[in-house]
Amino acid sequence: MTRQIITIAAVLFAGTAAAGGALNADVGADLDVGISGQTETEFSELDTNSDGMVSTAEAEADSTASMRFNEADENHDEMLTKAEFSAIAKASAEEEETGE
Ligand SMILES: [Ca+2]
Ligand SMILES: [Ca+2]
Repeated sequence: MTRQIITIAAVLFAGTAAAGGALNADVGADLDVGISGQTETEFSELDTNSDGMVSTAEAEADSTASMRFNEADENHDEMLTKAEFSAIAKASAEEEETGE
């Protein structure tokens, strides 16, 4: 009886580990492409007047963008270009990585 429980536990653990490994592999593979695609979408969503720039007012719709606006706004014109905005996503992703 005890042996049976151990076997079941081992099988469950192996299954969980395999599923977790597959999950991490998928996330890793999509990371580079995923960020730029996601950033593109987020940028478009924040750029409500579609002028190709996210203003401070537009950035307020997103807490991360709003919080990081000043550090992302490299030329301090109080507008984020797509390149400046993508730096926010990149910095956030790197923070998440080091946070683990
Ligand atoms: Ca805009
Ligand atoms: Ca700027």
